[in-house]
Amino acid sequence: MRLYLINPVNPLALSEVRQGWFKRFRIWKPLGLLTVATLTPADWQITVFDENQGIRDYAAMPRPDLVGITAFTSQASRAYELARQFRAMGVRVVMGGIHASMRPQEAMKHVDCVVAGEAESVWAQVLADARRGDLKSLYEAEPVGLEAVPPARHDLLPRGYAFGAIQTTRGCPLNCSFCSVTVFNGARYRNRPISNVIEEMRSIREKYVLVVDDNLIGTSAAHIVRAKELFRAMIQAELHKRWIAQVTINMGGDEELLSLAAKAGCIGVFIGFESPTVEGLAEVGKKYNIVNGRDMRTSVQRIQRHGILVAGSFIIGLDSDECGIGRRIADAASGYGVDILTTLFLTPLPGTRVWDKMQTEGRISTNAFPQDWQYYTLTFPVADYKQLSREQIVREMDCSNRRFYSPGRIGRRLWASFWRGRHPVVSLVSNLSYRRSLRANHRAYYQFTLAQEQDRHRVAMH
Ligand code: B12
Ligand code: SF4
Repeated sequence: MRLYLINPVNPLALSEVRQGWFKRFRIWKPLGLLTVATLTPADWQITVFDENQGIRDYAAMPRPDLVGITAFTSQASRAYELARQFRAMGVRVVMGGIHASMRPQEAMKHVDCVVAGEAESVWAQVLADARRGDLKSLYEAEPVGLEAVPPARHDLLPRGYAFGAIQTTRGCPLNCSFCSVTVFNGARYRNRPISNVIEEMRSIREKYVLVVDDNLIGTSAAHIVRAKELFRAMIQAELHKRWIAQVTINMGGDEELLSLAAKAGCIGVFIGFESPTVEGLAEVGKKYNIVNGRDMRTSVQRIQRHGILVAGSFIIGLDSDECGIGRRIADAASGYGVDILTTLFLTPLPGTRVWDKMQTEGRISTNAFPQDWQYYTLTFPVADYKQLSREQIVREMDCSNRRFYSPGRIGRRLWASFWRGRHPVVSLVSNLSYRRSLRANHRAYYQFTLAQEQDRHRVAMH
């Protein structure tokens, strides 16, 4: 039996990836598919296609017995197009991943079968049913203990990625209003056995690794103990990997944790600061960032002192955001001293509280689904924002980026990372690449606005 597993092209990669060697820094391994591949019995012949590596002519290839597609929301329209192609060839299509899990009824209109949730508990059944010609239209999976997650099949993807990928925990207790992780993976923080993580790390060929956990260190004392154990095991195993991960700002409060992380190969962390204002943090449900009067600058500096770069993320377009928010974000990020800033538009992702609220209030303006899902990359203003018109929010975004990535501020940051030995080359490349993308962003907003206006016009004509 032949199985194709496909990661549809990602609109962000399409607009930003240039062919050539640097492409490898813009594409990321579809770990979900590599995990599904591990769960597949040996008598299935599996091929994984990552369309971000190039789109294939599937019709010219051997006909598969089953196709499995994964998709973030932004990839959903391409996923449905692929499903159409394969179904026209008489091939059955299964879809899983975050979008199909949050919108199973929509997905079921386009594919033969939807797997909602984590595949581990149902995939063997799906394959057995497919073999018997008795595929159900929906399988609802239960979250599993992570000892049931075997090492992903890293051998199935070709070279050409800068980073390998691994997962060591699932779930997040914080349940921020804009995020679908708690709905999808649950509020309980589940850990993989450390020996399994080390074994899988050894099977990753890349020197650089993205740890995909939503929060590698967790939020409670018990989570931190586990993170320290993991880092100690990584040091002892002499993996010689360099890795980056998402964490919460509490990382800056534990010197031992920081020292172990750095010795275990951590070179950078991504932290969601979300908003420079207390009202904004309350709105998104992340007052955790400022509990016990935590000082962001001190926390960031403590992390950086261990040679770890800090990338900070903020959201623009909260109900409490007024004109001037772009400048406030850039100044807060500079004040905290982060090395890299990502500012994203508040986006109503399916399954989140932001979706529910905006949907009820009729504020989801980019809503010709499924084709409009392509704009749900968090890089387009897809909603009506409470205090900012579309033109204003785009201006605020531009202001945030231009201010943070001004030549003077880039220069100061580079000097600091050079002087303190904090991966100056990585810092240089990231800062310059963000600055270079400013012009591309303008083009993208312009095309987005044009497409939206054309759509409105078409609807009015009908
Ligand atoms: C790593 C990661 C990334 C990586 C990219 C990874 C990649 N493959 O391209 C980076 C950092 C680049 C990234 C970027 C973005 N990301 Co991201 N990312 C994640 C993260 C943290 C982990 C994903 C992961 O690898 N999980 C580990 C694997 C094992 O789990 P999994 O993929 O869910 O797979 C399991 C199941 O879903 C299922 N499954 C999956 N596929 C399939 C297929 C079949 C056939 C079957 C049967 C089952 C199945 O089985 C698997 C095993 O249980 C998730 C959060 C999360 N916890 O999921 C956010 C998440 C997926 N990202 C999110 C977002 C919003 C983005 C961005 C748009 C944000 C931005 N602008 O920066 C971009 C856009 C990327 C894009 N493709 O368009 C959202 C997506 C929400 C949504 N509805 O789309 C998430 C859920 C986080 C959130 N805040 O809500 N991301
Ligand atoms: S944004 Fe981060 S901290 Fe908040 S719920 Fe999602 S994963 Fe957890």
